[in-house]
Amino acid sequence: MVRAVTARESPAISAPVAGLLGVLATAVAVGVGHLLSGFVQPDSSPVLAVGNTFVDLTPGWLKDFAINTFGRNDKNALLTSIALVMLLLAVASGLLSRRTRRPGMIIIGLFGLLGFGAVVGRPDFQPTWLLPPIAAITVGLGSFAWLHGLASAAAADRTAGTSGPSRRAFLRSSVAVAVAAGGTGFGGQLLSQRSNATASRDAVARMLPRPPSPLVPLGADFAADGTPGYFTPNNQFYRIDTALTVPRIQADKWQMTVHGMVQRQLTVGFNDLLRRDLVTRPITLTCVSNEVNGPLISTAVFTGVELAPLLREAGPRPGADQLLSTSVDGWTAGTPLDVLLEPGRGALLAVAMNGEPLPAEHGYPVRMVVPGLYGFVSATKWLTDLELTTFAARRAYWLDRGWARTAPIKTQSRIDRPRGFQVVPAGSFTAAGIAWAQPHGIEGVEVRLDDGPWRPATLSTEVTGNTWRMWRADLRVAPGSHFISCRATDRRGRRQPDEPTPPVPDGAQGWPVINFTAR
Ligand SMILES: Nc1nc2c(c(=O)[nH]1)N[C@H]1C(S)=C(S)[C@@H](COP(=O)(O)O)O[C@H]1N2
Ligand SMILES: [Mo]
Repeated sequence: MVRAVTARESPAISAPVAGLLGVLATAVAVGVGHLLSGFVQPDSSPVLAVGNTFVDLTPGWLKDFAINTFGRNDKNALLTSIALVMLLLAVASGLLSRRTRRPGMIIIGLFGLLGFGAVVGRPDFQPTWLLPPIAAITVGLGSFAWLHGLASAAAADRTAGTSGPSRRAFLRSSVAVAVAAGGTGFGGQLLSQRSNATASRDAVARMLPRPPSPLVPLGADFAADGTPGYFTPNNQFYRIDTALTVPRIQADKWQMTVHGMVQRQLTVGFNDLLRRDLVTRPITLTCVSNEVNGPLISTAVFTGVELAPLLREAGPRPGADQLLSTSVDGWTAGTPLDVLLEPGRGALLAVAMNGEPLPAEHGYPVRMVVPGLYGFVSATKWLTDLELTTFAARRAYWLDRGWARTAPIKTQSRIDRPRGFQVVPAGSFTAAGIAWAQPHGIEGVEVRLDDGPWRPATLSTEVTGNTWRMWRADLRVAPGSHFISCRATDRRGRRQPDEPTPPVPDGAQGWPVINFTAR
């Protein structure tokens, strides 16, 4: 018998069933979108596109808050929030549709359009990316309508006292949709991880000249006393960027254009880069968001091509004062051109880090690194475009979010041992830490226990002004609570100031202080 269920006469679907069907329809829509994006490109996943758009629209203060609160988990925190909002909307789409399916269809449709809009709005959008959001909307609406029909029929039968077959039909279909949601979501995850980028990175490893293995220069760190090692292993190197999903680029498809205020426009591929002279240079990268005593600083030996000669080949036209570098995901940095062309500055288009091709998280296949400048004005990862322009004409990503235009790294130091509120044995104790003032280098570090006199610390072997330098100091501590501070002086003779300044707009400064107890 064919049953015509009209809105008016149909009995309401029970609340739990309604909520469940909203969640199932949303889940299978997200899963299908994710699976197809695995074939097309990870960034075409509607959910991830919404997340990425959200990151770009977030005001600077909120982003700083997220970085400081969630640290390296800021991206997971965002993805979890998105998942929670989606879950709420999914439940609501079901609950509002207990009698007629229209409200749920509208919510799911609007949500789908949001994902669609976010995908279309990505800076690196390509037409094939339309596939995942369109499929997600179609599957979401289709499965909602289908499950809603079955649930309504079951509700009607229950009121009529003839429940049974229709209820089982709904249950069977729900299980099928749940399995489809899980399967497609999981499949999408596998696909995006398997991505071709891994194979490409292996190929690049074979193309690189055997880079000198990054041997730690003798005496360059006091790791035994609690400082970091002189070189930071790639998997421990701090990571800061706005990319919710790491861009996956294949080196053989990579191209970069140097254009704008130039005599001749240049286009270089990855092989063109490798044909130029490769240089290897230890550099300490520092993030402007780093708080006093913060962790956002690491050192690697970078291998790459000198940037200055490439810029001179293009021939900057008079008046150009900014190099605007753009990453494949649309992020931009604005670097003062005079700094890049300074003799001896040594800015690189880096292709390798600690003897390996750049890890995907750190900009594979090509990134910029400029000794002495904070990352947000210089260290563009997943580089794809260099435009010579003026600061007046083009504004880089963080400039409109409250950060400074010029951002030379400030002379700073950090205490690594003791850690805050650590309890140490009374008697002799060795404090240790790091100091940095790229590109000038560190001349001295002084340490003070409680209100005592400032005493010079012992410094590690100086490798280059472009990297951090470690310090250590032997102290005698009586039982009780203490505080210790330190201050660095750079090779220009400038001492790091006492007054604390926040990271915004151009980097934190101030003497670090650590409270600890001796027992
Ligand atoms: N494409 C891209 N490059 C970027 C960023 C970004 O958000 N996107 N962040 C910059 C910032 S703020 C810093 S401090 C450095 C950090 O580089 P790392 O993640 O390799 O340590 O990358 C810079 N390059
Ligand atoms: Mo940064």
